[in-house]
Amino acid sequence: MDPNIHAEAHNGQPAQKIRILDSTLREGEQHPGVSFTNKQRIQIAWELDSFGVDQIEISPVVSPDHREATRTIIGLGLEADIVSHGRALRQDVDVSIDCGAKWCAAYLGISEVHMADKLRITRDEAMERAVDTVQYAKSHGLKVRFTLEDGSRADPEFVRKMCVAIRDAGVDRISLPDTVGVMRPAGMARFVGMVRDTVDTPLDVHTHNDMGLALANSLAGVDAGADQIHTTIDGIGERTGIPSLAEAAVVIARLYKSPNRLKLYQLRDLSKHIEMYTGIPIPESKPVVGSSAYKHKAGTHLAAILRNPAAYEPVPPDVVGNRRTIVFGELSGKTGAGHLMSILGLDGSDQQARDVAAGLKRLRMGDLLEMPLPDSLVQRITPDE
Ligand code: HCA
Ligand code: CU
Repeated sequence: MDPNIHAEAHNGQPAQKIRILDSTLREGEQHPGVSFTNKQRIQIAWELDSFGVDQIEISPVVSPDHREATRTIIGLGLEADIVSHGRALRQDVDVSIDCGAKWCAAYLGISEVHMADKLRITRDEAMERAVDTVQYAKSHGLKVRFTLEDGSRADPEFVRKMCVAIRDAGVDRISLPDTVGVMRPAGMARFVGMVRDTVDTPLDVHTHNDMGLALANSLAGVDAGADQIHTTIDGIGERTGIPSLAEAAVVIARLYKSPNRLKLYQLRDLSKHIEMYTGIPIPESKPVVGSSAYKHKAGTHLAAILRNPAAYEPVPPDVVGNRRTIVFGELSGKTGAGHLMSILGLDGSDQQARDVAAGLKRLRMGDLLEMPLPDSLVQRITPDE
């Protein structure tokens, strides 16, 4: 079956573009233990822009330092929009204006628990605050995104009313977040579809990874009509974070065939830089950028990879800046052992390779050795389709 069902759904039409807003500088800094210096913030913004994301989010209201960084990053004149994030309050919009922002984002909790217990406001007050913030930002010439925080747990009727009210106030985008990561993909699709059927404002989805469903939920939101997803490098963010830029970028490029201009080969470096800045190691099993993402171990896998890596690689490693590695040890099998012998200059027979494989198993020492397998050592390379 063609995994590219999104493109199929377009009946041969070119796939639609799925935009990426990267929030490493806003949501990412909400990850426990993460705090960037201004130099690092500027470097990250520059790298994200070079990589090709559509929008970069940063919050100037957090500290004077952040305000300075926001001002400087806006001044760089990057291709990506710089979205200045704050609460749905005139004073936060003023901070964005003061930084020279062209885009601002305002968020307001609209679930019962957020309105009653966090904000201590009524529905009418929430509605008033939302409309006032949008009108205020628009009257100052800003493009404005409004975030219905905790919208996935809010009363659907109230969500629709809110969307109509902010649409009428001139909002440019609406962000639909699953703030505490409790949606299933089907539920997220219904949530986004309901808003899609109510207003024609462009929609963002922002999904949290509390149960590991963040990327699946964002994609369900895209399938239901949102055109922009939120990511951070390595998925860092409040608690367990949001979708990782690397995973989202590869999915939209390779599975959705979205016509972005993403330099996927920069993904591993982006991730490495964040690892260096945060001091938080990238888990080796992390999709796309982890060191194990392109390691091959079992004998049957090695045998296939040595002839054609496409057998076990959905995307070639160089496409995302990663590296293919083979692991030798007790699982290697005859072909793996034969390859190892040939690398060592041993012109082993079939029987000798079998004996070495059997010896590796008898040793019971697990994995003994890892080594890169560049394309030049692959025996038959089928060009990437
Ligand atoms: C927050 C909440 C937020 C906002 C998302 C958005 C969420 O931490 O301020 O503005 O799109 O998860 O609801 O991150
Ligand atoms: Cu969030």
